[in-house]
Amino acid sequence: MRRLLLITALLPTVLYAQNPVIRDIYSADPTARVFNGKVYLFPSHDILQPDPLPQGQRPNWFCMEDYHVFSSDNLTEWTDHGVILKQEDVPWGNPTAYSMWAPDCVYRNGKYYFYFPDAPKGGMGFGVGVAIADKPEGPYTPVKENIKGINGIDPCVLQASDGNAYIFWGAGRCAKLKENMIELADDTPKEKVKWGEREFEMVGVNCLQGLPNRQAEGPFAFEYNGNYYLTYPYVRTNTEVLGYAMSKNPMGPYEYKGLIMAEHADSCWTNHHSIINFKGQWYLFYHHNDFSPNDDKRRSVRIEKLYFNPDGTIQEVKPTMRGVGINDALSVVNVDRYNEASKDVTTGFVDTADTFKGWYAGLKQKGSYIIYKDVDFSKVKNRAYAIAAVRANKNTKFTIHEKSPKGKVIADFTVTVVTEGRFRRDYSGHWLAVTSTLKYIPNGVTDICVVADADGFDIDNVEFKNRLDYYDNATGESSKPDADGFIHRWNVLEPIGLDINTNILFTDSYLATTMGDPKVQALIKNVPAANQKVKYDTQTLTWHKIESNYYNVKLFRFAEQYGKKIYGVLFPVTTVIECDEDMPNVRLMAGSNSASKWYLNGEEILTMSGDRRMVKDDCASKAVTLKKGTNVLSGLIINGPGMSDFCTRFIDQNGKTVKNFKVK
Ligand code: FUB
Repeated sequence: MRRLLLITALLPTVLYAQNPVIRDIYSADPTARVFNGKVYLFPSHDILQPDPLPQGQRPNWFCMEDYHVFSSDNLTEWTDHGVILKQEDVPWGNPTAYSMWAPDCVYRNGKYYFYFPDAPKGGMGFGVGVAIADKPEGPYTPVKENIKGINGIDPCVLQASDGNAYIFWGAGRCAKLKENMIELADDTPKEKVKWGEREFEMVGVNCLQGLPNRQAEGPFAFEYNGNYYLTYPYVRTNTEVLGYAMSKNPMGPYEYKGLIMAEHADSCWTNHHSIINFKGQWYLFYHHNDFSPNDDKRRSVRIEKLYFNPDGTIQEVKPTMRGVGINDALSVVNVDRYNEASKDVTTGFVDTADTFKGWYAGLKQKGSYIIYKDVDFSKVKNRAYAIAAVRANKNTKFTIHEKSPKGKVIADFTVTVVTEGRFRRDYSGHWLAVTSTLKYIPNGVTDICVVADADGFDIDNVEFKNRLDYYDNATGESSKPDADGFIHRWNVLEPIGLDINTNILFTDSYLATTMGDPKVQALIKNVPAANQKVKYDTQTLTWHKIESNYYNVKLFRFAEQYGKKIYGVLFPVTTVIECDEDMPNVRLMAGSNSASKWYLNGEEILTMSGDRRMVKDDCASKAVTLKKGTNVLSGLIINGPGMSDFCTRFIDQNGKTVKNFKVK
């Protein structure tokens, strides 16, 4: 089944751009190949060992029962095409050996040839089999027998410019394949090799002859610019490095040139890799035990860019958490997978019981920073805002700069709420969604730098969002009610944060006390100027003059976009209605989520109590007069959890909507 891998949300637009690239299963020994303009990834598939351990299984060892294939055309979004081969489907293989180690796949003669190691039925060690398909994603049909002569793991096939295909495998051997791709060439050499006291017959050529080769395995051979490269993991001191050698001939002799990647800094003993050129850039695919830090037999595929020197030698690659690919700013940016950080920054699993949920970065003190490269802002529009998932104390401040801690400020955040807020995921520990309107929108692709401006905090991810066109800033001297009479122009005050966890509170007497509070009433006494600031207890709030693009005014979005509290809130609103004549016997028709009270020219005309959904014309006020000249219509809308909004219009005594007035 085709599945698109996603990090957090089930939205197909989510891009990955971080290591590891496969986020829902363990994946190791990655062989990447470019077929039909796409990258196909053929990793081995680590699993947890079955309990009880199958007979003959070594405890705490590699355990693989099948292969998946993945594809991507941008190295950030990966499609899992599902299982292409299972151990019980291999005619010559032991169906319970869990030994489906590092594979490869190549295209030749109109077919895809998938090479894989497996433990032979009733035999010793490993054989190498082939499964054949018409498409890279399969279905693959396994060949009845394994390749005669090959006793070993980690097959890799090099299709050389001399027209031949050569197979390399883990014992440091290589041999020419027949044109049928499933047998070794008839003239494949054989030699007797001594291992301790015992003598073995080995087929092919020892291509590691004279090279550092302690515990060498996982060869990956390729050709570039007239040179053949034999790249392979071996043990330099205690764990594996990736090294390489060059030759003018596919089967050598090869000359050792140096490291592609040094030992993993932590406890992952193996490394295993492949190298491709995709759209003009070279990439190294390798693995690390990211999701399984205490068990290096459960690994995950990573990718880095790789560069050649002019003389054909390869520059050493440093592993990063960021990996490759451009991260669309409008998708989740997992900043915990940063490229660079101040020394004190740490990372941890968001949920240690389920490591696949990913990481967070801990910025420990004022001045701590992380830099995350290659974020594409080209789709971010004016008046966009950022949402960060953080675990922080109240009043923690942090900023997102362009490029470095000294770069231009893109967004700045103050954590105003610690016990409530929008939890990004279902993990515990007071993860909050905090927002900031963007102060500056970078051009195109750039690096972002998150800086702790006061205290430390933990951050999981950041999203940049275009403000959906729920409303605009009001422009022009006045507007009209819409064709259905709904009023769109309002002065809306940023919400007062209240301690409300439930909407069943909103009885008439509760509303009378809360909304009748003189401090609240003072807020709607006069019509405010746009951007006027007011104090409410310790909160400084700003009035915004808006024109709603919908018949209802979406207060939740308003609060979110100004980085304010979204639940447990009271919104004061006012507007001015200019009439050319007296209009007696009209009624205000209102709907609100949740409860609200409405006032005309200072007089309370409607109370809507209880836990309400916003419904058009939910309640009618008493009959009132809209007088000639200026009228002030005000409201107080209160909500606990939920999406706050309201709508208002007037009807006359015949039930017709009233539209002959201006709104200022
Ligand atoms: O994944 C099992 C084995 O570990 C591979 O075949 C080796 O290359 C090493 O990565």
